[in-house]
Amino acid sequence: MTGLESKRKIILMGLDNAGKTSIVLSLRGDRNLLSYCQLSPTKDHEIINMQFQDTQFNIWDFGGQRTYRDKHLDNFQKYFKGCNKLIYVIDIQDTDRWDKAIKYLEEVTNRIENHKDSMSFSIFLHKYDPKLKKIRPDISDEMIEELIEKIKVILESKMDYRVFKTTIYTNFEKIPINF
Ligand SMILES: Nc1nc2c(ncn2[C@@H]2O[C@H](COP(=O)(O)OP(=O)(O)O)[C@@H](O)[C@H]2O)c(=O)[nH]1
Ligand SMILES: [Mg+2]
Repeated sequence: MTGLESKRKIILMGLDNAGKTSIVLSLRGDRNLLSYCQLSPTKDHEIINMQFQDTQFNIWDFGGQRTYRDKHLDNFQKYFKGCNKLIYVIDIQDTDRWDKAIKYLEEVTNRIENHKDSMSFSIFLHKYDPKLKKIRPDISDEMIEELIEKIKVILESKMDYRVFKTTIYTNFEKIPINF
């Protein structure tokens, strides 16, 4: 590594099965769809290093199962040291667990307030697949608006953040939602 290269630490959080590891594989350019189907839940956390142009990315993929979630919340200050960006992933198709995802987001947000000046915060409404409306007609625009409203209530006035619709189908897509 030369002195010209910079480093960025990115942390991915969210419930188990939200799609965090798939997003990392996607960013890494993994095109083998089978590898996405055979993912087993991430244990504790994994650090993935990726080089992009002059920047070295250290992506911390945090396992989302209950035991790990508690551990990560307890050790927050340690994990967040030097973090440039937090990405919180919500599975838009897992409507039954939206409330749980929101609750965990709130717990995470309460702890990152100390770090808010040094890092950016993105929320991915993930699995927003191109044919979502067709395959999941039960997920109405109103429901999604309500979900975004809940995110707003938690985050507004606490820190800057952005919300994106993302999917690993087609190329990894990230569409900002403006409100
Ligand atoms: N429909 C759909 N499924 C996805 C997408 N991203 C990931 N998945 C699936 O969601 C499941 C959980 O993904 P994984 O990356 O292991 O989630 P993690 O526990 O948050 O790391 C896997 O079966 C993936 O194939 C997406 O954009 N759309
Ligand atoms: Mg994982």
